[in-house]
Amino acid sequence: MKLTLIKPNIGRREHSLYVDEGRMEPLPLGILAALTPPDIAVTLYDDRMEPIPYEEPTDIVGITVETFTARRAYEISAEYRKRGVTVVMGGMHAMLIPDEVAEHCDSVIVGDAEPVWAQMCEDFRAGRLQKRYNAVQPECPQTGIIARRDIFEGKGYLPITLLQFSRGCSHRCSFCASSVYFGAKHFCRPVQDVVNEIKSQKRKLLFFVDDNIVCEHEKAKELFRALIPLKVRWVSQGSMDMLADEELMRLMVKSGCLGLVIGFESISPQCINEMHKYTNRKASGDMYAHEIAELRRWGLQTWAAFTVGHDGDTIESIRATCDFAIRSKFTFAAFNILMPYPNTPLYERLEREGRLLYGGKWWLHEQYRFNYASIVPKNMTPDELTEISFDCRRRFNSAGSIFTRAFEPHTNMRTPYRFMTYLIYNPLFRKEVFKKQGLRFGLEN
Ligand code: B12
Ligand code: SF4
Repeated sequence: MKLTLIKPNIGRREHSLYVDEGRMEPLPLGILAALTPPDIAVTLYDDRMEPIPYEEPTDIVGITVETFTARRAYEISAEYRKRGVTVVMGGMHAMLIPDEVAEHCDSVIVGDAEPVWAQMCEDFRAGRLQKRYNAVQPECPQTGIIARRDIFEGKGYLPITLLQFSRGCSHRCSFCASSVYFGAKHFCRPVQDVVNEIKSQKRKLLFFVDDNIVCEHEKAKELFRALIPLKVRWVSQGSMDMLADEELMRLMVKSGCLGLVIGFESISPQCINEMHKYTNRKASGDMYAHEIAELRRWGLQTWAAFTVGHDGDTIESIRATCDFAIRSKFTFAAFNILMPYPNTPLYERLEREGRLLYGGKWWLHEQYRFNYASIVPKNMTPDELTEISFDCRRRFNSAGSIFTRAFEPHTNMRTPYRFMTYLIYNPLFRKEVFKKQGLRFGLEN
């Protein structure tokens, strides 16, 4: 029996396909492969850079679906089903709106695959595949399971190993899909499992794709202590309240942390309140002065994530956010338009207020393009929001800004390794910014 796993792309550029040059390993598919009974052969195809061979014989196809890849995932599924192949789907979008996903596949898994995947494989074999499997979120995710990384070989992924210590986050930012998926709860793997996973592969550069690795300080400390002897370098995502815990920060740095994606979101306290981002409440009022000084003290290279298009935002305030990011010499920054992901509190509020564009289903709409506004903002038009967010990305990633930001002695210039990282990844991300802007979802119109 053969299983084909698919990671869909977002879509296409106007006159050609889009190849993601900064692509990373699709971790969920490595986990699915590890959960699959050993007598089932597993193959991976990544639509971000290779064609899907629909004619290649396979018994069953598993597709991972995020909201921004849903349209493309449904197209791929339709191609396989046309050929009589069974398709199963799972992932963030399947969890958020399973009914929609169920219309496009033979079976949908709602939640984490771990508790139900082996059962699903057996049901398929026995000809009794169910239309839907609801997974109960395990307290300790991925227990005893190490992602199968052999399926990633030869695919040209960035040389960084993706893995997770924890899933979910106990905060409830109104726009966050993850918070809905995990019911604002945080679940940790046993530390020893993480250590075993690191030892099972050769790379020393790791990306913990946790939603918030420092969500529970004591558990994070336990992990960091265990990482110290492994002599790895790692990056992850974390909320800025971590900076108040000196011991946590000391262990984090000692364990090899190079930097984190941190949700700064906005420099306006009004916007921070509006999105219920309580971790940033106090800091935003002081324009994060203390936090930025602390990040420098610890030598962390920060990827500052901002969301733009809140009710308190104006074109000027968004422009000022970009100035702030350049002035702060962040290593990287993202200026994401506030997106109403289905089933989030943000989506529900904007729906009530009649402010959703594209009939509320931007992810399926043939006219919607990646990084375009899909809401009616308060203080500007949707087109102005699209334009100003792109302008922030363009300015932050301009050659002049990359040059200016490089000269931060505590972070980007801390060591030759840090400086090289800065110099390699900034131009790569700059290229992706321009290539991704305005991508259409899916291939067919
Ligand atoms: C790492 C990451 C990235 C990496 C990508 C890594 C990669 N491999 O390519 C980077 C930083 C590049 C990234 C970018 C973006 N990301 Co991102 N990312 C994540 C993050 C933090 C972890 C994903 C991950 O690997 N999780 C680990 C795996 C094991 O978990 P999982 O995917 O949930 O899979 C489990 C289950 O869902 C299920 N499952 C999953 N797939 C399948 C398939 C089948 C068949 C079955 C049965 C089960 C199943 O079983 C798995 C094992 O338990 C998530 C947050 C999250 N909690 O998922 C956001 C997240 C997926 N990203 C998000 C977004 C919005 C983006 C961007 C659009 C941001 C932007 N505006 O640019 C971009 C677009 C990416 C692109 N394609 O260009 C949102 C998506 C929201 C949504 N509704 O879809 C998330 C959920 C963040 C959030 N807090 O809301 N991202
Ligand atoms: S802190 Fe981050 S992961 Fe947690 S709810 Fe807010 S946006 Fe989501």
